[in-house]
Amino acid sequence: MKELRIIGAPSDLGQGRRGVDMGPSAIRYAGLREKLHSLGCVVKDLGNIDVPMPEMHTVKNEKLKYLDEVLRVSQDLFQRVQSVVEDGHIPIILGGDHSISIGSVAGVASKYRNVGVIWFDAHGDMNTEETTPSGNIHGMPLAVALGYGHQQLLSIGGFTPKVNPKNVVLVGARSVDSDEVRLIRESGIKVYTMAEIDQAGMGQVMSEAIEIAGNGTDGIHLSLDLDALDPMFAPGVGTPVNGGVTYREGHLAMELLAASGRLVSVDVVEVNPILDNRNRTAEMAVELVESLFGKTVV
Ligand code: 5AB
Ligand code: MN
Ligand code: MN
Ligand code: MN
Repeated sequence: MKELRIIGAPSDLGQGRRGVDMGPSAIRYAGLREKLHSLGCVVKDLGNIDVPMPEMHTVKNEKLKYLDEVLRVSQDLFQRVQSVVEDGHIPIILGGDHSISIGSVAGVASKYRNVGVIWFDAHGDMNTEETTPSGNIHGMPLAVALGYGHQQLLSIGGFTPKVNPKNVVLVGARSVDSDEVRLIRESGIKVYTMAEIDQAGMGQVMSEAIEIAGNGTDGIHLSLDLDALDPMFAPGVGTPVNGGVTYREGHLAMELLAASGRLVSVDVVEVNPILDNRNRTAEMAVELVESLFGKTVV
């Protein structure tokens, strides 16, 4: 079995509310390394990357808040993730807000040039500086991975696009901005909304998602935004949306991904301990990662 490497990216530069920078601590506190170790995984924690504090910087562009700082974090994370995948290991990247995936996807795609992506999220994360309603870069990372957005964000890793839309799947969508819809359609990625999960069942949806992201690719990167889960199971997120993925649907999705054997890397993002209820969201995150790395009943 491949070895796992934990990398913390305690950034809250990509969104409006403080607290998500404490995500890596909360997830570690919930026992991530110990629990993966108990499953028989070899896992090393590489610590956190350095992230500037928003209080020490000013917003220069209202449509791309903290762009310079996000670029620095992205560049740093890109290099760390790249070195883990070059060593043949699987990085588990702990956010932080979802802007950190700009760096992590760049790092993974630098080795696995034909990587597929499963983006687990209530949102589209397909905004650009032209469409963003908030200026928050955490609403843009999937667009950046596909080659849409600010030139400097696209240039992280030295190549763009990072991924081919025919191998990209968004799962759990239920809050997409009207201007985002246009780019989603134009890009040609596959989207499974909550309604489709209700209708077809998570088992069917994930079988198709794994086929799209895994067939003929160099592996699958999972970007797990905890707000994909229903707020009942993951209350500690900055942008909760009702009607999300249930506890068992979440686990089934991870179990099917584990069984596929195609996973090469994973982001765990948007856990905000300040908004949480006794670290429940971090614990949910750890449980999901356990399922992702092979935890089964018997
Ligand atoms: B998350 C919104 N679309 O762009 C925007 O949590 C929300 O990484 C983005 O999925 C949510 O500001 C970003 C309104
Ligand atoms: Mn997201
Ligand atoms: Mn989200
Ligand atoms: Mn958020």
